Amino acid sequence: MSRDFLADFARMSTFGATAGGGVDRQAATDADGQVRAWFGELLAAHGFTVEQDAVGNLFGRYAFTEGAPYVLFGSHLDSQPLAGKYDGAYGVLAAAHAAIRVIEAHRAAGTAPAYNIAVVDWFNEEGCRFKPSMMGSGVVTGKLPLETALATTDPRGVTVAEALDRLGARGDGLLPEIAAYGEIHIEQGPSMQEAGVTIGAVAETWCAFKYEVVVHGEQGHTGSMRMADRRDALLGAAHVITAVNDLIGHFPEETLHTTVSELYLEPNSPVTIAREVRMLIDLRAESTDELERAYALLRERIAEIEERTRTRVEFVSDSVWRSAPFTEAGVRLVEQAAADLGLTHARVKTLAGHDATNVKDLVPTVLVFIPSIDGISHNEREFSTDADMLAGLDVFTRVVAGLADGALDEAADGAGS
Ligand code: HGY
Ligand code: MN
Ligand code: MN
Repeated sequence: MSRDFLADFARMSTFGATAGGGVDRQAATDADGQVRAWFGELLAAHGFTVEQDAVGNLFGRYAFTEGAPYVLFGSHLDSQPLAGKYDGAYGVLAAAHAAIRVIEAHRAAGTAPAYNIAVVDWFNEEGCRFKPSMMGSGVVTGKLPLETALATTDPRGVTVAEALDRLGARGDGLLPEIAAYGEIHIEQGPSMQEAGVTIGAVAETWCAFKYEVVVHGEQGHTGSMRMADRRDALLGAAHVITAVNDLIGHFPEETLHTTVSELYLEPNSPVTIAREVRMLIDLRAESTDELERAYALLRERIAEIEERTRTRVEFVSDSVWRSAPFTEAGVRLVEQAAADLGLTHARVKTLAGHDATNVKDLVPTVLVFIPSIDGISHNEREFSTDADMLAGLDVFTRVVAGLADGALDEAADGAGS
């Protein structure tokens, strides 16, 4: 008897629930620990062997055939602050439910698929408490050294290692070798709802250039210091923020998305001119050419800002992912599953990053979308309908069955392309 997905989704959404109807389950917080514990018990109750790896990825393995390789499905349970309850969590629960349905079908038929099945909750996909985003899958796919991830600190100076150990969330498990990966996620944009489609077969990802910058100034008295002598880091930062937004004027409408989304100010005192502002600049576009051009334009503007405000802007670190197609055979598998189920569908691009963005560079990867109402995400008002969640689960069940039977084997020699 398959589990009641909507009942599980409602229960899952109680962990870190906010008054505004969303969740706040930032990586390795108590709320993240609680939902991980609940999810691990759900997998264990259905015969999965549940483990955690060295960077807190939580996964369950179901072996039909000892020694056979695995296919992997999942997403992330962590959330942005005061955010929606669908982003990531829907995909983790749908992966578990789809895998359980496929396992039960094989058990009932006395058959076994070519591959064993694993389900994962990637640690810290959101990259808010600990930057960068997609951290757990970044370590597993070799894009981020484990030691770097574990030493990353949150704004209070707590390291990832300390935060994971406080939850007992760091283990010696090792994700098994995988032949393919599948993820289902909400679109986090308006295009599918506007087009009236229920299922998105993600064919490509936009690129992202994210920069952590520090604007350096000098403290002074807000009243007595002469204007001509001031090196006001907050004034410099204000000009950088508007310069980041001005970039879109150099590109066709909606082809470049930019914002400054995080800001820390020192000393943040009402009668003291700011000494330092630390900010996160986020640039997104379809191609790296556009982002390279946007970055060059920004550096020109920043040179003028430094001159005008007598501040210094330091680029401290960056986090980048480039556009690339998803496996064509996987896109077709999603289209076929949706068509067989009589569901409207379309090929879409993802403008947001996902763990699939990392994993697709390692093995053939499938990413499926369901609509986000009004495209709202990273917001307590994020919403997807029950009907769309269940339709997505039906499609994803066929994706799990297909990948477990080797549907992407031919694509494998394309090394994930
Ligand atoms: O950065 C991203 O796009 C992802 O949502 N973490
Ligand atoms: Mn997500
Ligand atoms: Mn997100």
